[in-house]
Amino acid sequence: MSIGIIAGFALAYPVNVWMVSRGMKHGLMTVRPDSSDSGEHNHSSSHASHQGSHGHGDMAQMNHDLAEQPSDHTSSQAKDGKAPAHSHTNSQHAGQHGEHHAGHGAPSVTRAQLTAVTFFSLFLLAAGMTLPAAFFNLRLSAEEVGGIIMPPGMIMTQETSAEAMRDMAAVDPRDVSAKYDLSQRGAHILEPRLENGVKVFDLDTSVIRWQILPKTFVNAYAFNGQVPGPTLRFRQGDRVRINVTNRLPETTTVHWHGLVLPNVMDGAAHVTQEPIKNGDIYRYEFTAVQSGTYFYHSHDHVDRQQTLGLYGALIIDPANPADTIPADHEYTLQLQEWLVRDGLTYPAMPMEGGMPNYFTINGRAYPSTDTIKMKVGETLKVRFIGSSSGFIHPMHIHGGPFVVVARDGETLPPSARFKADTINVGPGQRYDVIWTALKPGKWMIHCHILHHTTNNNVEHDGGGGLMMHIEVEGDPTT
Ligand SMILES: [Cu+2]
Repeated sequence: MSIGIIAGFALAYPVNVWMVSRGMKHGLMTVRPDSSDSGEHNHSSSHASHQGSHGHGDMAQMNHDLAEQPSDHTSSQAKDGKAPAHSHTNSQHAGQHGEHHAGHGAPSVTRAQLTAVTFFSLFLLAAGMTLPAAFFNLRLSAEEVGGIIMPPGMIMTQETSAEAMRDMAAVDPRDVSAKYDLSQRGAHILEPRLENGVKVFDLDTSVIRWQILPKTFVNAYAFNGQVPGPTLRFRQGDRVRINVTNRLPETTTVHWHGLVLPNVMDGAAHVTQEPIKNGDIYRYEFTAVQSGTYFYHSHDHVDRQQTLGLYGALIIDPANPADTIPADHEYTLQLQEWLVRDGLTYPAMPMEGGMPNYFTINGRAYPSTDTIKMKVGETLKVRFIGSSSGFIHPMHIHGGPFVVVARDGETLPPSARFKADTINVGPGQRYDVIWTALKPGKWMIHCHILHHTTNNNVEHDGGGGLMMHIEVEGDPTT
């Protein structure tokens, strides 16, 4: 809009100067002559001579001026040496402006000049209307996109719709309802309450300010004020009910990824349910027929909401405890990317302007991630969850291979289990692996896309982002 104003002013100014110089209008800061006493001006003796005979007030005087213009004008044109043939037509036009130039004499302009300037002005007006439409989407209204901030570098074309802009826009800091520092951890085990044999969990969604590093905060969409959302843990065969209250500035739903359940409980917005409006509660209820590592996440504007933190782990223990693959320690590892610029948080996406610059394990970037403590000979079960929505992370553990024992919640039969030291954890995937502490010291778990182990492209204490330690007791030189 400001470009339009500047362009309009730059184009109108020369035309204005020209009109003033030709006497068609008075310029800025000049005094408009009062037509009621124009008789006192000595520019036209004929006006004075007729004043007394008409005397019908201002309007009459103006009409009188208009009527008198031709004679004045003809004489001025003649003095300028212009062809008399032009004088009559010019004077007709001058009559229209008679009041304005009454104190300055007749305009010195030809009809051809006036026509040219008129068409030039109309051309510029048409260009001013059509050129922006050729380069910008003029169908967007302030009501649809007012106040939103787009990520720097996002490609915006005429096809970029208001919906696309809202999807990619920064989280509005005014929507933040609570702020949490590094003392608040994500993925807390949420204890259910029992109601007539049903395990009941309460989840609510809101916008929070969440700390991922000593000096870095993000604005996140969160379940129960934490990123990741609380871990829901129950047993195969349990009847569970999850009450979801939406306190986001937009609609949402929750999808129970990988679970076999009634279709109406699947949480797919506009497909299996109407999305939950701000302030509304939706009750999800189902019986857990499977066991293993699963997760839940938003399924409404999912590329925005899950990407901003709306996900959490679902751990379902086997009905028969003997089916559990044993380990001395267990750690669930949920992955996420962030895009933070100038204090604003945008949903990170694999697209222009959406590439992430921070990466978190359980809502923390290294070196603020957890450390797992073990002894030599002990085993660790790591549940990798691809809670990230746009990026694959080849997760690697130092100090020896692990055994992949389950994929996507399904326990692999012993003959299908395999050893590896790196496993690609794609969006939506889960892998349970068993790692044995063979040697003492600090062993790293990290993503092997090495940009994902930096914080805003910088390494701190040997890395960043998707990195954490396993500390195995003992002498690291052995
Ligand atoms: Cu990665």
